[in-house]
Amino acid sequence: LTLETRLRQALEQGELTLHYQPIVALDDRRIVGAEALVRWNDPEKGLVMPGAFVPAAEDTGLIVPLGEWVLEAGCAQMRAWQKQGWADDITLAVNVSTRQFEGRRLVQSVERALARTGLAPAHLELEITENVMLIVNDDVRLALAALREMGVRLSLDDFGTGYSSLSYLKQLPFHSLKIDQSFVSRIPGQAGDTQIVTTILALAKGLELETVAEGIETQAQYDFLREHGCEFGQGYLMSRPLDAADFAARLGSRP
Ligand code: G
Ligand code: G
Ligand code: MN
Ligand code: NA
Repeated sequence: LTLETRLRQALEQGELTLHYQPIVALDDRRIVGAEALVRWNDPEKGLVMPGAFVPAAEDTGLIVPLGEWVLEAGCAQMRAWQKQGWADDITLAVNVSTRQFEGRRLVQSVERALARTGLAPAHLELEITENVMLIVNDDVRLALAALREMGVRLSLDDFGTGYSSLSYLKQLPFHSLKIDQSFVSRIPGQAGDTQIVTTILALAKGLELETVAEGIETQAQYDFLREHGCEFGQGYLMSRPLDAADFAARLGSRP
């Protein structure tokens, strides 16, 4: 069977699952959110990482129903944690592919996921890759404006690695920037990347955008980012992505 056929079956047969990576406030390390990351629990191969199937899902358009599944499953899980009293103060971040902006379905699928699960919009953040700037048109502008109006949070993912337009950055209604791990991995040692990170932090501050650093693996990276005004972070130093049970245990054991 082709990957496309297998993936379509996986979606229908409930073989996809979500892991959750904590996002923390750098000032005191408290968990303020989680990024939902899809995995494919293949009966034969075991847990397959998104790098092995998300690109194919994007090429074939399967990312649209897959993304709708991720949205609803993530919102449902958050709502379940809230009912246990564990997640009233955290936000779920869900990755959105630029292909999900085609055909005006995104706003409706977000509305539907929120309505079906009862999750409040302020508890949902959509991570949109920086390359959305390559396809900005009226549909994209209207979708982003409608989502923001709905009360959903918007973050610009992979910032600094792709095609970014500063004029769109100013115009589009993002709440936060996610600094890509490729820059974070080489601070504070590498002069060029260190300069890029401090410049991104200054830019975000000037545009009143929150900042989230990805891929923090060392205490030196953490300290540098906090000292330079980055508010939030995620990475192996704090936690790897966790399955739902392990993430719940983390939440449930907070002071
Ligand atoms: O841990 P990690 O291997 O989970 O993720 C690898 C890549 O897959 C990242 O670039 C991430 O943005 C992407 N990814 C993970 N989950 C999703 C998802 O639900 N939707 C989309 N579109 N991309 C995802
Ligand atoms: O959506 P995005 O492309 O940013 O996905 C985040 C990816 O980064 C996921 O694959 C996740 O597992 C991975 N990741 C998260 N924290 C770390 C980290 O500290 N180091 C590395 N190398 N990868 C990380
Ligand atoms: Mn992301
Ligand atoms: Na990223």
